Amino acid sequence: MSLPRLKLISFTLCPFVQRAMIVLNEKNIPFDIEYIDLSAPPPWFYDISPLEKVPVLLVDDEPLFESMVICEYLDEITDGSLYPADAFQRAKNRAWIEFGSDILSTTFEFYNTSDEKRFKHLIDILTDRFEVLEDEISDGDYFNGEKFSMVDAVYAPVFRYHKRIAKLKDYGLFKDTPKIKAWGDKLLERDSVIKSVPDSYEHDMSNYIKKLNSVFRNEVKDSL
Ligand SMILES: N[C@@H](CCC(=O)N[C@@H](CS)C(=O)NCC(=O)O)C(=O)O
Repeated sequence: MSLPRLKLISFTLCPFVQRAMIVLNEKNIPFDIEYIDLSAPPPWFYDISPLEKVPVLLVDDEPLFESMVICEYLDEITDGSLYPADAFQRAKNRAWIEFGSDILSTTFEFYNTSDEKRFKHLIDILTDRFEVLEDEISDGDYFNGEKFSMVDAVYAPVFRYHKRIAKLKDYGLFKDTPKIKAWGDKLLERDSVIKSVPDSYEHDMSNYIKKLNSVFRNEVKDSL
């Protein structure tokens, strides 16, 4: 099948961009990439991104926005779906993808809040979310068992965030979730996941955290 010309408009630290990159890598889809500075986007970005967010996928120059819409489009134009064949299992996978998006927004708030009480509450929320998720993971290396799926593409950036956080300070988020820990480690060593961020990622992430005015930044600043 001949594929359209694809270009991913990206930001180096964005976990939603990473989802799309992982699917592109998993399915060996040729694409171009352009990183933009989200603090000062180029004027053309406003014409292609209705919500002024990345990722945007240019498909033969036509913009497509929203990471999961992009991931599903990429899955549909190539062979071998990253979703289960059974409709109910597919729907359940999509529900756990929503759960992953919720963890991402909670993690974003965890990075950014300057309210001590809220920060502690966010640790409890995240710990609880991972405990709930622990019971949903199949036996095997990946969420559905032995086969890498769309759910894995969504959670890999979540674990990249949390591995980074744990390296700076261990908040015990995974203390009662050995399956999650093993799943996260497995995902982070996968080629498609490693290649979903630029070489500058660690450095850019440290700079991002240094500039925060938040409880988290204050707690880890000496380790950055
Ligand atoms: N629901 C969107 C979320 C994308 C998103 O939040 N992207 C962030 C970067 S990680 C962004 O572009 N933020 C720019 C802004 O909010 O101004 C998706 O899944 O694509």
